[in-house]
Amino acid sequence: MNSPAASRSGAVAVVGRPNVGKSTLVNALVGAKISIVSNRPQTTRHRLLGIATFPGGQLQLVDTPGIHRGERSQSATAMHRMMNRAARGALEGVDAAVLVVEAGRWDEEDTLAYEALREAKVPVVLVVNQVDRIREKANLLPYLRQVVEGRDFAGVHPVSALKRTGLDALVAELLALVPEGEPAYGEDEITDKSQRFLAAELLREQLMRQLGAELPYATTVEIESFSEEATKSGPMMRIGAVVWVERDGQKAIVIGKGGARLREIGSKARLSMERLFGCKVFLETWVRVRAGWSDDEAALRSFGYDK
Ligand SMILES: Nc1nc2c(ncn2[C@@H]2O[C@H](COP(=O)(O)OP(=O)(O)O)[C@@H](O)[C@H]2O)c(=O)[nH]1
Ligand SMILES: [Mg+2]
Repeated sequence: MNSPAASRSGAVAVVGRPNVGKSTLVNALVGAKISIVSNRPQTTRHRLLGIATFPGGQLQLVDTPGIHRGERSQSATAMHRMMNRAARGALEGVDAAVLVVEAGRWDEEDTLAYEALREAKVPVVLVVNQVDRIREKANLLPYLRQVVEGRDFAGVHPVSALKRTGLDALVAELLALVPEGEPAYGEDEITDKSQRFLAAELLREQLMRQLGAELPYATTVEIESFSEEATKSGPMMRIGAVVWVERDGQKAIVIGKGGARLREIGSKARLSMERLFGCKVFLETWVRVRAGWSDDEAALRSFGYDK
């Protein structure tokens, strides 16, 4: 019998079409920015575990690149194939799944994600995110009725991942869906990824945010050196990073006039690294050209895209 005081622990996949707020939700539940966020689709390229520990138990949240339609097309690059593989792989061995949708919308790609979850045969909790953007709250009720009609959800939660509303009820429901057991990770652990990986991602987040149009998709980041040293004012991380682009013209854009763009990208990335790691960071960045990296599976593996 379940005793109410027993601790629970389980894995929950966070699934949905690109740009609905999956990573924002994972960060809100974990309480730290471990998964990068931008207003561009396909910001998340990797499968990442967000570990969220509560008085009642622990959720291991599997953040995924969105499941998108392009996967079957001939033109899908190696990068897209890897992203879809990561999204589907995320459903293996989870105890429950969260389907994230954008309040007021439900389209073909949401249906695609719902169907992928039904196939996985795990309980699905519907998270209707971004309710802060709905002006007329009265419109939410008919929408909720419509999206659950004929579909099988273990629960439905209107939330704002950004404003952190509705999350307590969501956490309570998810904890009830995962088995009893001791936490799989320590209370102070927040992700399965290394600091080195997180540093690369935080730099890539700034590339996603600060570069226009298609350019972010032609860039990736590699951490060349990573070390910690003691200084008079406490520990400091020394990080050397390479931004890879595909052509010389792209290199010039990333660097910007007199290096201004790269400086701005580096300084914002450094600040978010300092916030996440809780210490001073010295970040050096270089831009290098490697033609065709995004369609080269070997290159992607060397950049860590197989994990
Ligand atoms: N207004 C609002 N924006 C949100 C909310 N959640 C996410 N966003 C924004 O939606 C965009 C995509 O978020 P992200 O977490 O990267 O989506 P993902 O692709 O599903 O992981 C970002 O600009 C977020 O700031 C929310 O609850 N309210
Ligand atoms: Mg994401």
